[in-house]
Amino acid sequence: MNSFKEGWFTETGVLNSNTTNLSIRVDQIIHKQKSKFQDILVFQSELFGRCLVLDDAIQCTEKDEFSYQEMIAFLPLNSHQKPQKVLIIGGGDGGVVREAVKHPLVEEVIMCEIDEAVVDVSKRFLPFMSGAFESPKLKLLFEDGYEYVKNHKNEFDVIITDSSDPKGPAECLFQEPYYRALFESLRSGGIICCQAESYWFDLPFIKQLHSKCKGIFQSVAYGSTCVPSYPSGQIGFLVCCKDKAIDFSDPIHKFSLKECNSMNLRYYTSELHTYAFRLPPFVQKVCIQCFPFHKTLTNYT
Ligand code: SPM
Repeated sequence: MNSFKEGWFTETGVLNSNTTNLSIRVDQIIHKQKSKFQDILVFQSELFGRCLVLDDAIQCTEKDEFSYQEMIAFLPLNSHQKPQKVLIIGGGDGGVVREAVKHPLVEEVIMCEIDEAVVDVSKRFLPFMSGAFESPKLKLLFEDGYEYVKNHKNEFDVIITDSSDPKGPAECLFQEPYYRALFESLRSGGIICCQAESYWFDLPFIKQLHSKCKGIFQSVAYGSTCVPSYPSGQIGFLVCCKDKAIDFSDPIHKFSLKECNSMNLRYYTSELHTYAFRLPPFVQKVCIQCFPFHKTLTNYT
């Protein structure tokens, strides 16, 4: 773990090592360990609160984690008519499952996390994310998510891949065979949503990912959110539907502000759902959604 210098934590870009993120002043190191799969670190900082770092890359901070967890969960869930059965790959900190079990139509969530140590650390040190591990809707498995997907065909309405970056243990979750396996694992009408990096630093990578998915799924779109503690402060998700033409920017289920409040949503609203898919022209060029709505926009391609 070499990201500490004189009381500051600095993340060096994982995909693009020519960049550095902001540095965070560390008040206290709360926990560090080497699990079977990765280095795990939790520290406390004044500005970002408690922070979880895996293999030197920030995964979530208390200040901004909800913008990621709410969006990766509700973009696909509210784009699906009846998201009853959900699979989460990764997500060991518990933030995504915390959001998924809130959805009134979700009956069952299976979560496959390869590293049990991350779940233990979250339960001990990150209580703001780990509460839903007790949810009766959840079945938690400690196994390789990719293997699980290969062995479960036509089973899920929504599959969310909440992975770390595409280097190290998560690399295979950004490759074509994985997306084909996800396709097979979905029921008809099923939707996937995967962590898909930053358009500021990783555009060529997003372009590749997007075009791989276009060759597999019927609808593919990139939705964006803000996470100030990630390099560039922006990250996105690839959202794909197995076999239907979907305008992802127009959610089927729209939450009123009252509903958002009652679910304790702090970032996601139906309006922000729509705006997540309104991309700047330089990004549209590489990943425009295949849907008639976009034909009315200037053609930037
Ligand atoms: N449940 C939250 C886990 C977060 N998983 C995604 C982490 C991505 C971290 N790196 C972002 C850098 C973008 N290039």
